[in-house]
Amino acid sequence: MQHHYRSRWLWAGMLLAAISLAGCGSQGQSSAASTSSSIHAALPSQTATQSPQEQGQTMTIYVLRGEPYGVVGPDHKHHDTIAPANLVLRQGVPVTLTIINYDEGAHTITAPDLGINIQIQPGQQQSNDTVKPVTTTYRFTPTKTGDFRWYCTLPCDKGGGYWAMTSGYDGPDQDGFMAGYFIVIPNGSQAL
Ligand SMILES: [Cu+2]
Repeated sequence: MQHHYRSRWLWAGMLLAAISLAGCGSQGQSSAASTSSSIHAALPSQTATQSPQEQGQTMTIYVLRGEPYGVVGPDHKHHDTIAPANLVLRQGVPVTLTIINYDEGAHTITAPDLGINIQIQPGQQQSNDTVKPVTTTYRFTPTKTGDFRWYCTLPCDKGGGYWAMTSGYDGPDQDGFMAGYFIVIPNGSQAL
């Protein structure tokens, strides 16, 4: 009977040593675990600690009326602009886009290959020729990696002679004005 107890304690001791070693291994990879001397404290914190990217991605996009804030085109005129035109997203991570429209016209962010077609609500034209911005919120989760072109499907850039709606070098509308790319990268990358 005594022998039995002794071997049980021996096993318990070896088990503790193994857990301690495992704890050291994971501590080396996680700076957050540096203060925890107990494996019991370290385990819950490892599962609770998530980077903001893992919880979700939030981005703000602005729609600018050609005059005065739209980007200047090769004709040296300001044109209707959706900025930023290129967005980097993580695959499988929910995205919330907040789109603030400072233009009195409606626009879209349409990316057929990504399966999204965002209808951007128009800003409110005021009597003094200013525009009260209107916000559109859109949520989606990119499921595949790659570069996905988007463009606006509504006639716009009237003040700029509709130049932003003319075909860019790689598809409908001018890139950097009413077209651009969603760049979806694999989740877990340390690049962002
Ligand atoms: Cu547009």
